Amino acid sequence: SSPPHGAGEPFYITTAIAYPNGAPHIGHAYEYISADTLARFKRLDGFDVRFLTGTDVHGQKMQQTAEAEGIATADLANRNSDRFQKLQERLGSSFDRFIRTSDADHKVASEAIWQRMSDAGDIYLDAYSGWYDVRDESFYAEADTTVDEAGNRVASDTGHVLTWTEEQTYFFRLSAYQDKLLELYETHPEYLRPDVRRNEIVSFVKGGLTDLSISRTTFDWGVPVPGHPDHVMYVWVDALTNYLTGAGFPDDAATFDRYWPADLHIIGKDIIRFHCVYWPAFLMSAGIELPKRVFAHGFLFNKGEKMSKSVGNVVDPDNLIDEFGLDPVRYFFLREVSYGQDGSYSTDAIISRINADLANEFGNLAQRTLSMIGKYFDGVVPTPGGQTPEDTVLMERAEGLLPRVRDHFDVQAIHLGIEAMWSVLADTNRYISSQEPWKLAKTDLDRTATVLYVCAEVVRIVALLAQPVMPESTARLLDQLAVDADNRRFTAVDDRLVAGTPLPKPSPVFPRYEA
Ligand code: ME8
Repeated sequence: SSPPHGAGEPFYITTAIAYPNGAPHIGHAYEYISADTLARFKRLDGFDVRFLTGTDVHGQKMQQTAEAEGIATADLANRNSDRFQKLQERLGSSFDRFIRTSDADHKVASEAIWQRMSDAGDIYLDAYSGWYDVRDESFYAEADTTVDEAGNRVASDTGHVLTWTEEQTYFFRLSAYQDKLLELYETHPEYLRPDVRRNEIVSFVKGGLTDLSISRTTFDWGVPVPGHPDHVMYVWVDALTNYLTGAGFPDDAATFDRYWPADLHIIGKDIIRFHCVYWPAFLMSAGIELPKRVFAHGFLFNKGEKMSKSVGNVVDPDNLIDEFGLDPVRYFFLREVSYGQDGSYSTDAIISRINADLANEFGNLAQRTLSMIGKYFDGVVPTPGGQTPEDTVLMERAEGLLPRVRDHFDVQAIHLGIEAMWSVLADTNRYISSQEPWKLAKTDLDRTATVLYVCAEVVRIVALLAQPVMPESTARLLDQLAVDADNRRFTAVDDRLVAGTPLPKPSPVFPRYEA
């Protein structure tokens, strides 16, 4: 085998940390599935991956939810963080750490970044008065608000009802970072992807930045400000710092040197401003290197409609997995939704992908190939003979898949990577239909051997490359091809099936969905 592409280089990837004020929903599951797939891809491609995820337990919304439920805020945070962690486990997520911002080392990290921003002269005390959105834990300038029909002051972009807030708070000198941020977007256009999102942020920052209120005194559920325990940090200050905590900041220098700066923050499109304006400004102030890339995925809609409790269309990811199985659900979201854009899902769309893409295109091809090898070659990998041009073209396409898929994954175009694999499967299905090995077997067993060998090779290569998307089903397929379980990294793409290898009895991996 050739040396692994990543050559053991570190790759640090994170998800947003969710507010555990309720149960996780399909939008959260989508983020975890996609980030896990990217993490698995990098691992299989030879990188030393660190994958961080977790929950964001602080903030006013958590405290209010706990009060409404009549339980302690810490109990709410623990109970629901457990649910988020269980969901990740159910999704097969390969995270290395599930951080909760109540963890002891996170307090240390938050104090350390605060201290550095303060030492840089970027933190000062002043009177704050303005509008606050508790749901998004976000401040609003008067100009970005309107009054709704009921007479409530609401956020113009989300329609959320706002609360008037007046208190002495610490401020972060965000205004001082306007030019440096614009320079960042200019010199590192890859910092924020997709491009459309970057343009939104550039115009937001060009519009002018005001200093940011970064502490609160009217409630106490948060990280106390160092030296001023009557203040707790604004939840986004400590939340964003989780990415540093997860890399060992500030005390574990060896881990931090290895994994920071983060290679990729995966987030949803609603929290771009926090990750692409506040976060780089905090880091610049603290003298810490900036992450290399923020990728914002879109939102999921149920049959095109926003999920909401009142509409009654909130889908519990557990139910979806119970009904369709984990790998089909993972495949569906990653293939159906162009990563970076909004997407819609419905039971019909899921069933149609399962039957067309998985059962027909992949499952049938694998099952036909393996059962013909069983029938005509006693279940032993046949010896291929000389190649016809059709064989060569197909083999070259399959062998060229790894660099193509890698190029797509490197820019987080997961859906295009999958599409590339499935287009080779489609070619292979056309090939098997035109070669008709079941007829050839009666007249020309040597040619039959070559055709089935080519098909088995395509199945093997696609199964290897699709592991990040469907870890469990592809493992079963690779078992059926007798691919050594210790040799399934992408370097194994070059390790051809060996003629004469006995294969286990095949059984279908991607059944059709019958209601
Ligand atoms: O924003 N479709 O937490 P959160 C797709 N604690 N993604 C969705 C979605 C949907 N319908 N709804 C939410 C927070 N998300 C903060 C993050 S990070 C330092 C702090 C995504 O629980 C959302 O975009 O509201 C975000 O990336 C993640 O789920 C957690 O959202």
